[in-house]
Formats: sequence, C-alpha cells, structure tokens
Amino acid sequence: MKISLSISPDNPRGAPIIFKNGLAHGITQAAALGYDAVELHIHDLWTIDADALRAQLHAHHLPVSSIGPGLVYGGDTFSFADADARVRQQALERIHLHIDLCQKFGTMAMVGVVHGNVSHDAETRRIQMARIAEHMREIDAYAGAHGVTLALEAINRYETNCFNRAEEMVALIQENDLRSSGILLDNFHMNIEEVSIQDAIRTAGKHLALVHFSDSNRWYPGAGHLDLPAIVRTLREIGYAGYLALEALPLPDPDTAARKGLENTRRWLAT
Ligand code: LER
Ligand code: MN
Repeated sequence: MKISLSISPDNPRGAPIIFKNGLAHGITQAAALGYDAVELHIHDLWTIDADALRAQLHAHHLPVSSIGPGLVYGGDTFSFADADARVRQQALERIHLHIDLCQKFGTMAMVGVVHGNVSHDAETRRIQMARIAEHMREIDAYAGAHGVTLALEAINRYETNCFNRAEEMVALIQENDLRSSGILLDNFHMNIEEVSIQDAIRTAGKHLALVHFSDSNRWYPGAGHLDLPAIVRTLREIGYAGYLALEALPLPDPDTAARKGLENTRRWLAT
C-alpha cells in the first residue's frame, strides 16, 4: 500500500484536507516528508493549468493518487437525482470535466455526492434511483473510454441520504455492470455507518479502489480511537495494494498532521 497526502488550491471551511488554500506548500511538504503521492481536491476544475501542475509534481517525483471535484464543499445545486434534465446534464458535464482532468494526470476520479439526495416517498425515490443508476452507467462508460477509474465513495448520512455503506456501493456497481468503477471507503464515514469497518472492507473486496485514511475524529491517523492497525491488516487480507489517502483535518496544524499521519501509517504498514 502507498500513502497519499490531501491538498487543495481552495480553502473550504472545515474540509478534511491537510494542506489547503494553495498547492505549493503541500507539494513541497509531501515530497520532503516522503509521501508516495498527493490527492487533489479541486472545485473549479477548469482553472487548473494541468501542464504546469504536472511539471511541478514531476519535479518533486510525486504522482497524483486521486482527484476530487470538491462538490461536497461547494454549495453546488446539480445532481443526478434532480427532476430537471438540464440540471442532471450540468452534473454530467461537471463529471466529464473531472474525468478529463484525471486522464491528464493518469489518476483516479473520486465521485461522491453528485448523485444527490433522494426522496422519502417510495415512488419518487424509485424514479430518482433509476436516474442515478442511468447517469452512473454513463459516467462509467465515459471514464472507461478515457482510461480513467472512478472511485465511488460511500459517504455518511449527514452529507447524503443514499449510498452510505459499502454494500450499497457493491450493489450499485454489480447491478449496473460498472466496469470502470471501484469503491472508495473512508474511515470517517465507515465509523459512522458500518456495523464493522473490517467487514465493510471485506464486503468491498476486489472492488476497493481507494481508501481515505483518517481517524475517528477525522484527525490524522493515530490521533483518534480507531483500531487502524486492524484496518491495515484487513486491507492486506483482501489483497488491497492501492493508496491510503490521508484526507484528514489539518489539526492541530497542517505540518503536524502531515508528519505524524505519515509516521504512524508507515509504522502500521511495516508491521
Ligand atoms: C466528504 O466527506 C469526503 O469524504 C470527501 O472524500 C469528498 O471529497
Ligand atoms: Mn472521503
């Protein structure tokens, strides 16, 4: 397994990103500390000069593990569940742009809350779920055509009211035959939603594409009360060899979170 550091040019308040408000310091620190890669959280995808950023990362020997479009932080109004086809189209276009950027970096696209929330009314919910499935199939096909893997994230109930658990992600992938999509499991969300984090990892199994690795309080790994060595053992048990991306709060300060999070995670990976 490899370790990645979350960084963002944006400054979303309260977001679990270790270095925010500019990429330069995060890139320098990731390289200096010895991270294997960086994870980019970028809301305004169209503002990124991909060639310049690629050159900057290359100079620091840092690949990009994953890119997220920051939709969860942005006050965006579009979603795949929306009744208005124009709004759904906006959501699709945004994810296409996201996949295009991922292709330029040869990396994975994190897809989360773009599906939107669904109604409590059963019939409305059925229609919305069908729309979501249809658009998931479309973005999966678009990703496949561009050589990009989608990492579909199970996110907790306080951020979205559907697709909260690993088993729902597996069903989404299998029922829709999504061939370019895997699952993104995040310790913070699993700690809220899953009966057992280790069983959730086993449920994701071969579909697991990416892990967001923070502690119970969403601080850096080792700063809370999750049994992270056991989580690492379970990841190893299912044959996971991808990234542990430290998507964590920049607390007590970004430098400490980046340094201690890496030290602790490396220690567990070495045992
Ligand atoms: C949101 O809580 C989250 O976990 C992120 O991965 C979304 O970008
Ligand atoms: Mn996450």
